[in-house]
Amino acid sequence: MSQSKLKHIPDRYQAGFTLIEVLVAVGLIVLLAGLLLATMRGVLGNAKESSTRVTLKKIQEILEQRATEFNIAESNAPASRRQEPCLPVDADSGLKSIVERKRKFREAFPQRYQDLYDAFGNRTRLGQVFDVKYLSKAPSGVDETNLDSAELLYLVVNEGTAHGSEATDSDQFGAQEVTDTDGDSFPEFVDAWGQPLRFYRWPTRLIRPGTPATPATPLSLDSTKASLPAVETEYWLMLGSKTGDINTLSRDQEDPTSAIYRMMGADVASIQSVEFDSTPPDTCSFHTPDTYTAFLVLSGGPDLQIGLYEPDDTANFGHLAQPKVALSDLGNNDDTLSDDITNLQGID
Ligand SMILES: [Ca+2]
Ligand SMILES: [Ca+2]
Ligand SMILES: [Ca+2]
Repeated sequence: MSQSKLKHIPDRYQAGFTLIEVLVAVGLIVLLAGLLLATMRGVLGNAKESSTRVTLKKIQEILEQRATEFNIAESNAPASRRQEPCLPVDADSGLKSIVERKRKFREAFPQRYQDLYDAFGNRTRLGQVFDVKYLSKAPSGVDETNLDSAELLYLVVNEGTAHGSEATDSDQFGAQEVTDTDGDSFPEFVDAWGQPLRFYRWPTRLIRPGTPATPATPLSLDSTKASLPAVETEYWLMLGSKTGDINTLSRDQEDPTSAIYRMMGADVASIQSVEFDSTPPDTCSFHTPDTYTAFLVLSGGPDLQIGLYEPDDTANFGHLAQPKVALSDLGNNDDTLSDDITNLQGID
């Protein structure tokens, strides 16, 4: 290009872009990139939520099948002749069968490593399977105390066939759904964010958070049962089914005559002794009586926080799914619960 031709180029082109123009252009690019990133995050977040729901749905179907088979097997089983270890010798036979059933249910659906022992201190059937198939192959230094609820849930889903269930197909769950995030050689179920799922066998503190009131009359005489913690439907509506009927929630399907409630008789401490399960292998503690129960399998969702105490927590009744989030905080910024994804949210 010759010198003479360059002279005809107007000044504003020769000067290039002004600083302001460059800044505006950069600003626009940053803004568009931000919008795109936010959109991508939203799309990816929704995809993760969907794939977590798919995992939960598969687990829920297997748990339902296992529970149905447990119920059939237990209803056909002859009453145990041995002394019920959790009750006095002269306990009512109806109460004995309810308590025995709850003990066996815990053994079939363990949520903490202590649940791999029966009420006599021996390994349960599932505990024995765990010993042979998993613990014996674990590296030295790894023991049963490494087990968390996502790993026990995996054990239930894959090995919980004692009541006649078919084994789970080995290809039913992919590598994105089952992994070993804590490196203890025990596989666990994870959500699409790679976080372990949590498993609560009796999530009764989700429905009855708080502590019982001090009874004015002995519980055995209290027909209103006013001393039990109040049923709060808000948490249930968030994590459970859409119907939060108080009459359903405040009813133990397995104990329609409230036999366990009446057994405890005396005071608030008695209620708490039934649900507080801290000394392994203490298998004679169950859950808040007169409360509807259903398995809760839970992902913390996009914020990676579950908003409940952990399934192995006893100090805060976390093993019964005690919420960490106050009722007044539901829907607020510090609410870590409302983005959680569960097996009870009406998965289609
Ligand atoms: Ca573990
Ligand atoms: Ca693991
Ligand atoms: Ca959460």
